[in-house]
Amino acid sequence: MAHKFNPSDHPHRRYNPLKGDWVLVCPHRAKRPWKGQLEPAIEQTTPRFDINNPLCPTAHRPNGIVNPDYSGTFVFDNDFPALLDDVPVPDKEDNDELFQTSPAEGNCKVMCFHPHSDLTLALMSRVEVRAVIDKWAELQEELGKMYTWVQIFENRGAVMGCSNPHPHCQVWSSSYLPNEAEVKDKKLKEYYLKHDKNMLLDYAERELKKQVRVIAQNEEWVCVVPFWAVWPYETMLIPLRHTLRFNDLTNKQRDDLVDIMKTLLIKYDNLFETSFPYSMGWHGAPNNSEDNSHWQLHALYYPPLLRSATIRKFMVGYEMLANQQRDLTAEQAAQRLKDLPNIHYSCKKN
Ligand code: H2U
Repeated sequence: MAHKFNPSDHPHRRYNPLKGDWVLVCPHRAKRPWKGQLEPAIEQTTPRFDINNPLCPTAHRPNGIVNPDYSGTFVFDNDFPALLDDVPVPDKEDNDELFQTSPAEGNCKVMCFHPHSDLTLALMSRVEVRAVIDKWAELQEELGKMYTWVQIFENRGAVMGCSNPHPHCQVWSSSYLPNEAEVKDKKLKEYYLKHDKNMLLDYAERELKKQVRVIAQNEEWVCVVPFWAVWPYETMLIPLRHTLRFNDLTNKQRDDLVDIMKTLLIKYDNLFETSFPYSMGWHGAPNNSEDNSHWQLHALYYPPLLRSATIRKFMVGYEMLANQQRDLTAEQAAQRLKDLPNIHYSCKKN
């Protein structure tokens, strides 16, 4: 029997115009009765200071370097960098299309957000978060002069492979455009050439009109669960004015970013009353002399949790072999996040 299509009931696919691929949405499965674990995870308490933690002020790192007694942000060269400068270029002797190599030069930095290990961006003050934003802009400015791509990213929580609870992020800069950036550059450019408009600005404008996936907004920013989200509570932060790179953000954009980031991160923590794990990062125009009008700076948050502090979404099986898939729709996820309080759950308990 033919039914009328309802996006919150019927399986369908959604297109991601930034990647040019599809996500399978199966909302009927989200209605399955859940008999699994629902209790919150036991929160691990992290000491504010631990001399044996190599990210703490005054601690010794394994290579013998002693950290300064820093009081704000602290940036250092990664002691175990994935990318190096001045490395020999791979031989192209074979010239075989099935065995291709390409040079990879770069630099890896670690940035501590705060001297205290028991804080996260959600719990830091507005002034402290603003200091992180200013340092991100400084790093983009400085490294952007030397490298094609500067990837600022934060892994939070052991479940995302974060090696240390101390609040920190990483910055990997490379001589080449990484895969995600290369595809995005191509898709944004195609849209720009076709419509003579910026895809992400068009997208933000339409989301603001629809108001079904918007979690938070202010004068300068919008936070949405993207229409094509793959992770259950994936979000995107987009500035509302055309902005190419992180260091182009004005004072007002930075202040409003503090507010919207804090709103999002507090909601994330409140969702399962846990310090919410995620991988996040910033994408902006490549650092080259080309016309990058098709680019718009944005942040991506990919959190793995699905149903509770301990039940995560795995990208396995069908996702690895066929197609990325989700149950809960982007609209349902957005509504849940939007409805959550903007006061951190830990304040309520105290
Ligand atoms: P993650 O927690 O996101 O894995 O980042 C921690 C990074 O910090 C990691 O890349 C570096 C690791 O190499 N690190 C140092 O450079 N020196 C240390 O003493 C500890 C960790």
